[in-house]
Amino acid sequence: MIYKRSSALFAEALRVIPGGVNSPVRAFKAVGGDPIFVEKAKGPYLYDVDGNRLIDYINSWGPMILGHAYQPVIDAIVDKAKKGTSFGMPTEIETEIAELAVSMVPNIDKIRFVNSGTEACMSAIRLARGYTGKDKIIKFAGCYHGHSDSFLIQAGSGAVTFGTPNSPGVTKGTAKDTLLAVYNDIDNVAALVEKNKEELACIIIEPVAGNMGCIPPADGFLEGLRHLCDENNILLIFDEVMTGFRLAKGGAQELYGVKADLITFGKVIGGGLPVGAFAGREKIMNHLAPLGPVYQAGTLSGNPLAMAAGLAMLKELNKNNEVYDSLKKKTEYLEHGLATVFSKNNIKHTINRVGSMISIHFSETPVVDFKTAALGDNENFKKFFHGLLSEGVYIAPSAYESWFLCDALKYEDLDATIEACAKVAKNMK
Ligand code: KE4
Repeated sequence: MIYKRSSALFAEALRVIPGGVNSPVRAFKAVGGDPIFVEKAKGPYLYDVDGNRLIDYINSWGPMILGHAYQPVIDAIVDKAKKGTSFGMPTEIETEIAELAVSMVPNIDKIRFVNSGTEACMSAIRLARGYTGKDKIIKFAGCYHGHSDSFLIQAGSGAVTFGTPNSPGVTKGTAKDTLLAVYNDIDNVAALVEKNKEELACIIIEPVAGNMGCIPPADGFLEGLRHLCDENNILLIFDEVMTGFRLAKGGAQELYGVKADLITFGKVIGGGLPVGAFAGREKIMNHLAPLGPVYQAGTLSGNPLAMAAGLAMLKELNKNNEVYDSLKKKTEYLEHGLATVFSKNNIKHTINRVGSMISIHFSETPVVDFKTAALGDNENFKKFFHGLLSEGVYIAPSAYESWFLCDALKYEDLDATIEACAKVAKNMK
């Protein structure tokens, strides 16, 4: 594979954009080399600026669940754009997508749209603090809820990739209100709650972690969190920015049958345009301005183009009763194929998968939390990443990420990926 034009564009970008990218994880820092610049994408394929075709297992970090440039979404954006792009006034389509989302997701009455997952999570904890009158939050080491200050404490995703889980710029005053718990360790959470229960507004969690690789909740863990919250007047927030509309129509709440008090969304809900959202029961959501005292706002919140893309995406997912089973079967097929290759080559590995989220860890220790996720052999991961890339397969440029399959993938794409893995495995230890 030739990446000359990508490297040239990266050199130009470095002159005017910090690190040459607008989001750190794109910079390939964890795997080395220059990032790939994309020209266009269609279905399961990316086409880079050097003319290489790549089978895409990241899909813009989740949104493109039906594949890139999905025609109904494209048509919706084009049609809406002809009528103007932003008004800063209410539009009917915001109510349409809100009603559809509320009908698809269990246990919510109202939803507020914002422009990113970060904004959704930031707003959700402010609402939890305003509703409960308490200041502290519990998050989990390795979970990532976007880059607002309260969350950059042992965060996952790009933050841990750069080994700076506690970002400079986050004040001690902010950090003191964020307590860190261990994912999948209910006793650890219970002890933290017992010590701080008078001050705890919420527990925020990725119900399936996707920012330290993919980590499923241990049996009973989510139910345990629900019980702790019920017993101590704490709100349970499910950050479903990744899992929402991906693991099921109703996301992780539907998949695991555990109800959260607030749920945050991003990625799929926007169909590839900038949309985040947070939702919950009316008694909590009505605390939001202009109805209630908790302030939250945004010039482009509910932007008509973004709403058109998101509405088209949700409509497609809502009417297609096979898509989640199809995604699950394709991801299981990929998991089995990769595991077979690694075993044949005596490569220590653990594969975690939930639905169409999957991650490969080059360690034989089960990956159940941030500590065990950090045990992976990163040198092997780098060889794996670059080897697959040279074979035309694009996976996450960090071991601390989940892959996200799209339903446009065909089984021959999966077979090509498994064959590519077989070639690459020969150079791994
Ligand atoms: P955004 O602000 O990036 O839209 O969403 C933040 C966020 C919140 N919650 C979860 C569970 C998330 O995974 C994310 C963002 N995910 C990362 C990928 N690990 C986005 C990629 C990036 O930072 O460029």
